[in-house]
Amino acid sequence: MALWVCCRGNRRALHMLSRSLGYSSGSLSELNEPNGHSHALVSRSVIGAFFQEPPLLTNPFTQDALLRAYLQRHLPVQEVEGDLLRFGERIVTEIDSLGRQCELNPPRLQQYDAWGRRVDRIITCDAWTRLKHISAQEGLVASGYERTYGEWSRVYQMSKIYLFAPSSGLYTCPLAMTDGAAKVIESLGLPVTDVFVRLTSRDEQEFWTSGQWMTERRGGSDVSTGTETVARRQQDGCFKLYGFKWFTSATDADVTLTLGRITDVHGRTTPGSRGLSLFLAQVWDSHGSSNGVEVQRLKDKLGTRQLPTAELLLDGMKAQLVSEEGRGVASIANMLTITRIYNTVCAVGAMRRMTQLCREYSCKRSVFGKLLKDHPLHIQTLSRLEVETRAAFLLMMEVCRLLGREENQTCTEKDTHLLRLLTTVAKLYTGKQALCVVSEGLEAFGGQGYIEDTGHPSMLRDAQVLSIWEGTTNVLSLDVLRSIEKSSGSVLQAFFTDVKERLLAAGSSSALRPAVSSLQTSLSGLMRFIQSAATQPSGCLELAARDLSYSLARIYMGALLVDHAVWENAKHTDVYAALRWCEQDLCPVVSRDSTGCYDQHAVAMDTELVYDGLKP
Ligand code: UCC
Repeated sequence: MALWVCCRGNRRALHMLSRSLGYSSGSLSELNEPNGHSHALVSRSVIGAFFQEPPLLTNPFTQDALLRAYLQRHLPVQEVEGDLLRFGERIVTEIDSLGRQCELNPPRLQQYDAWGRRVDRIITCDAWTRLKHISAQEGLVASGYERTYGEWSRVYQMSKIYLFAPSSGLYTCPLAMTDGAAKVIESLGLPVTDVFVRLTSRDEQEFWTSGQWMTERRGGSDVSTGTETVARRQQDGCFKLYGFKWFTSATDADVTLTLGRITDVHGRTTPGSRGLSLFLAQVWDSHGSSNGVEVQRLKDKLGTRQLPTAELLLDGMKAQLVSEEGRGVASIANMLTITRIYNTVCAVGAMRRMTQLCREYSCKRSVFGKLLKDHPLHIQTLSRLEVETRAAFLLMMEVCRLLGREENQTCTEKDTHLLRLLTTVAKLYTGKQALCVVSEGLEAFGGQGYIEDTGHPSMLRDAQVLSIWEGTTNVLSLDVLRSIEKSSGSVLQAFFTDVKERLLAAGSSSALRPAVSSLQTSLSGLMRFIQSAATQPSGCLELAARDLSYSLARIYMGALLVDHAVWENAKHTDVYAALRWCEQDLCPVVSRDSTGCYDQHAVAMDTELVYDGLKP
């Protein structure tokens, strides 16, 4: 390396050096370094001979020790393994490049035809269409509803989504909403079998995707106040929708679910959540003409550029009421559960892809005289990313397992409470983790991590959305409080019971003792905090909501890592990962509380600090 740098600076010296070593000038010259690596000096006088081998994507299923171990433990079915192995190969040989093409050929909007007619055509690339077909063929939505593996069907389906996501060119977004729409139809028992069949079809010609249009200009979080769309009843019992949707992802969807306010005979609507109802509408007909929808423009976004995200004017969109009147939010919550689980799966998929690429690269990139894999500091960094990824993976799988149990009517009351709580906790925590892991992972490629045509920067851009859409971190932290309140604390009871059971089962393992002990201390601290918070005014808990959610996430992830590490076929690396995870502050809500972070004085000081120097 040092020699190469020196040669770059002094070609004449290189020439003399080559001659003295017996190489003819201008030819490809190779020297053997003391460590035995062959080192090309120069091939052409200006460019030099060295070209770094890029990181290589190999079968992501074969490479994933934890996924394979998890399935071996819980779903040891040869057919599943065979399918994932084959699918992993398809990702490498076909899907990954389609995803990349979607990034390079983003959708565009053709608003008018050559003769001035408004057409509002969203033009997507062929790769996007191909990904839709592959999604159908692979049963990426269908397998969740076929239920071939009973209560483990969601684990099987989400294993595929997890492998698919980082190569999918964000096609996971329409799939999330499609799955969510199927879930709404199934949960509410809606008489729209034809739509359900299409959303869950394996036939690429039959397969439909769904949108989820919730966000209006007043905001995407405060949906109950922000939704201005009105729904006017028609003589045939259908409705026509009028309003403006500010963010509609994957607007090329065939159908959509959306919220609106039904007008009374005087044209008045009911404000707030009680005024919102849920509607199902077909977006485009078979000729590509829209159903009373004008596409105002496509969004110019930081990431997820593969997705046609649009602003839409609904001008008499014909729609079918699918919830009870005024039960729109509660009804679309079925969809939110699914899209939030997909968000988690995509977050963990991104982390896993990044760690796989980093470690592969570390075996071929040489710096300071040795490969990256031989630099302990580098490996320590990758090991920390691995611990984050493993913890996130186990939480993701647990949520998928619970969902599968719920859908197969095998879940207990405790499972139902855990599913409600952990869906939110997993989404909010893994969204943040993914951002950190992907960002840190880019550093492992040095400057190349920052170069567009490596394809790596788009991973960071796309990761940024994970903590934003489907509920920001704070909005979801408040949803954690909502779930506690609505269940009168039962979700927390389920949480404590479950963690304690897992720790009890791990009690006899001496290797895991530090982790178990740390989890027990954190759990007790959390219990005391909650008991004391219950006696405080409600605003106090709101201030602690994010730290509380993080505490729930870290403790639960720790319990899952311990649980995995006591499995009879676990490896010493599983024990190590659990120990490392539990070294961090597992219960930040307690440590922050002890610093007075949630006191009124702190609130006042936070405000002063934030607005310090703000000019009116
Ligand atoms: O649309 C977007 C982009 C689409 C792209 C999706 C792709 C995802 C792919 C990922 C993979 C790549 S982004 C916009 C998404 N917007 C949100 O996520 C909304 C965020 N805001 C919230 O979550 C709020 O907390 C709201 C909207 C739920 C608050 O509404 P309300 O009406 O003020 O809340 P209430 O009154 O507390 O709840 C109304 C009902 C209650 O039921 P009942 O009446 O039976 O008691 C709640 O229990 O809804 C129920 N509910 C829930 N149920 C509310 N949240 C939930 C929940 N999470 N689970 C179950």
